Amino acid sequence: MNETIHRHTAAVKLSHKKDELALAITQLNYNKFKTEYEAVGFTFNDILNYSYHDLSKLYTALLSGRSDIFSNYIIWFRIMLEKRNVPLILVYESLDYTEKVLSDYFEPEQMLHIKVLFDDARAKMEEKVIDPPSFLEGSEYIVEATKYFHLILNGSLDEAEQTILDILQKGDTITNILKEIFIPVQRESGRLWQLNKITVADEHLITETTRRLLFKYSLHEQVTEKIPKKILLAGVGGELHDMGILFLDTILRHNGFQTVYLGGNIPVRQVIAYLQKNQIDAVAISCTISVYLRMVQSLIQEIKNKLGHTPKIIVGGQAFIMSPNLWQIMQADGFVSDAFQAPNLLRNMLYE
Ligand code: B12
Repeated sequence: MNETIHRHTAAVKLSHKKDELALAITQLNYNKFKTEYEAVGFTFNDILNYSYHDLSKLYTALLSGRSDIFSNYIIWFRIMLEKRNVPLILVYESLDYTEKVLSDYFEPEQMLHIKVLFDDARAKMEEKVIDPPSFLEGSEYIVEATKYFHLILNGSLDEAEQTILDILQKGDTITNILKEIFIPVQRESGRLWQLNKITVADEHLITETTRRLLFKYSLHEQVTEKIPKKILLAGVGGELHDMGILFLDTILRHNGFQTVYLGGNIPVRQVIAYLQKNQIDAVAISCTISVYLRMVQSLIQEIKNKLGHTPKIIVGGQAFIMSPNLWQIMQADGFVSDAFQAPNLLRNMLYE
């Protein structure tokens, strides 16, 4: 058996056994560090969720042969815990526990590939870690984006809206505001949560304020060219991150496409049922959390196997950005990391 096959077999096994493995790892880890975790408000279930994330990053790293996917995640986790004053030893030991549990489940040839990922993560832990830089810095509207962000956090939602309205009244488009303010602000909220500077409720408030403003102001924009192609957009499984495809929906509409936006968190069979009843030219699937990649894969397979007329399939979102060859492994027809490139990709695909 060659190396790639060992890696892929290990990935598939990891995915099948994920429930058992996540539970075994969490039991070891949480029981040992219960006091430390409780002190920062993490419950058993929170740690169980993180174990699922560890495993899904391992799965993606194995599938695509990229150890940085796992080591970058461990560094993200380390910064997040450090900012909550959790001792670093806990990150090291939870790596040890995870590796130990896996070694009981996997064949030695498979374990060799898994061990490489753990060794790389440990090596990266030894390097100097710096806080990630602000996402607002590169924005053309850095002042307005910073103002918008802080006004929302202070609860001054009308003033936040006025900041956006002022830009629109100067003649700029909602799609440019999306690029220069809404997207960087969404990302910045994640960075500040990781650094323990804002809460999950703050993240929700930012997301929902932006969603409301996007609905309110995107309706006024003129579409120059109408394209008679219908694109369905969805995030499957338990994927709650729906802003990426909502933004993609806005961009596609402004480029003249017709869209059917199903949002996130939708079961694969429901997407299939919709596709069986309706004429759709292309399906755009978004995935942020690697745990749901398996569902994306089964959606792609079902579309290809169950439908008489097969729509084109494009994928995107952070789970795919992290591992740029994954879309091909999953047999999608296309991928772009930036939603602004999707209209061209679709035009080329649908009119080739
Ligand atoms: C807001 C937010 C949430 C909200 C989601 C609200 C919502 N309705 O979307 C809430 C609070 C619910 C949430 C929950 C969680 N989140 Co969250 N979240 C975020 C945050 C801060 C912003 C997400 C966002 O809107 N980004 C902006 C959009 C525009 O970016 P995007 O999705 O990448 O989309 C762009 C492209 O990828 C592309 N694109 C997207 N989809 C598609 C599809 C196609 C076909 C194409 C072509 C292009 C395309 O278009 C967009 C523009 O270019 C991010 C931080 C970040 N850096 O993004 C974390 C983040 C995504 N969350 C993260 C995590 C870990 C979680 C939780 C697991 C936390 C927890 N422990 O519970 C849960 C998981 C929930 C779940 N089951 O899905 C991690 C994910 C790490 C990872 N990749 O594995 C991030 C990156 C935070 C971090 N690392 O610091 N989250």
